[in-house]
Amino acid sequence: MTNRVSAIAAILVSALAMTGSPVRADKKITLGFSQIGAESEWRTANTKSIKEAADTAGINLKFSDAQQKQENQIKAIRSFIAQKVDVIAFSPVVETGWEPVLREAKAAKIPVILTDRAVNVKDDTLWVSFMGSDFVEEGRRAANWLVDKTKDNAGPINIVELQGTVGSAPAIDRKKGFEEIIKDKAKFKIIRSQTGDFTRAKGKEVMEAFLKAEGKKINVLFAHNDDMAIGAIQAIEEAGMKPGKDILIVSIDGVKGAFQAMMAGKLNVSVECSPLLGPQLMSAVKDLMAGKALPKRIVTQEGVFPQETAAKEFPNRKY
Ligand code: GYE
Repeated sequence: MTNRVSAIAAILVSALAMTGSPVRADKKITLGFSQIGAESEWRTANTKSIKEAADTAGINLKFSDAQQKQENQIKAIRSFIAQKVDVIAFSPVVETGWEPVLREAKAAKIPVILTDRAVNVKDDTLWVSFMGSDFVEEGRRAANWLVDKTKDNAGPINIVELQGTVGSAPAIDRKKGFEEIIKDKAKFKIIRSQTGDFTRAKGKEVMEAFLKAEGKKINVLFAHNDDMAIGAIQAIEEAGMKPGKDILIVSIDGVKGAFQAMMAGKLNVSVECSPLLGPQLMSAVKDLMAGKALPKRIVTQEGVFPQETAAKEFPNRKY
């Protein structure tokens, strides 16, 4: 055998081992993707990125929207298995409860890629790669901005927190990273913390309740995403207070809506979390089908955008 032929043979063998079916050069790859829903501007941008990237890469995409329900994601994954797709990718709404369906995918020899959010399963051979942000670091970045912004303020500084979806990786990790930075600084106190499920409507509703209970005692809002912050801004204005001034607002994602709120002086900072995972996912799928090993973890690179930088950065924003 020439080197070239043996290299091709090696690729075929490993692709066969991983997918259970021989890969022909002319065969279009089919990817089943289970999306969480359409709860936020971030999610909409993520869906768009995945659909466009599949198109560009010539990958046949079967896309399913779970409307924020784990049971719908499990159903979608089972249906991808039944349809014998080549690769399954999904963004798990919550961290736990995935073992049974992931075992079914493994038994069917269909590789699973996690995008955006992680799962909490003991057996990490149930998925091949996880690509997405470091949410703990995002929480730290949010808190570090606040620590610096309030360095000349002796406190106490009362914080209310709008958490993301209960049990989701970004809600758990952003809270953890934020608390890690403020825990040894006595002047900061989280006086209320509740989920707003990553949506504008819930963010507004919960902020209304916070304002009713704590009123002018609230100095800072930490929202786990921009959409909840934007909903809360409305609640603050309706309560006759000035968002971004009477209450400092820190949030995460860096979507266009957040930049607009910053330019209007109503949001103080947004920590970037990029939803543009489509191209990365498609190249991982192609690599996998070509028999290449994927890194177990691919971390998205991101920044922090304080209000003062918003107008300059806005034209560069892609989501
Ligand atoms: O921050 C939020 C979305 O999982 C990182 O989900 C994602 C989060 C994002 O609903 O806006």
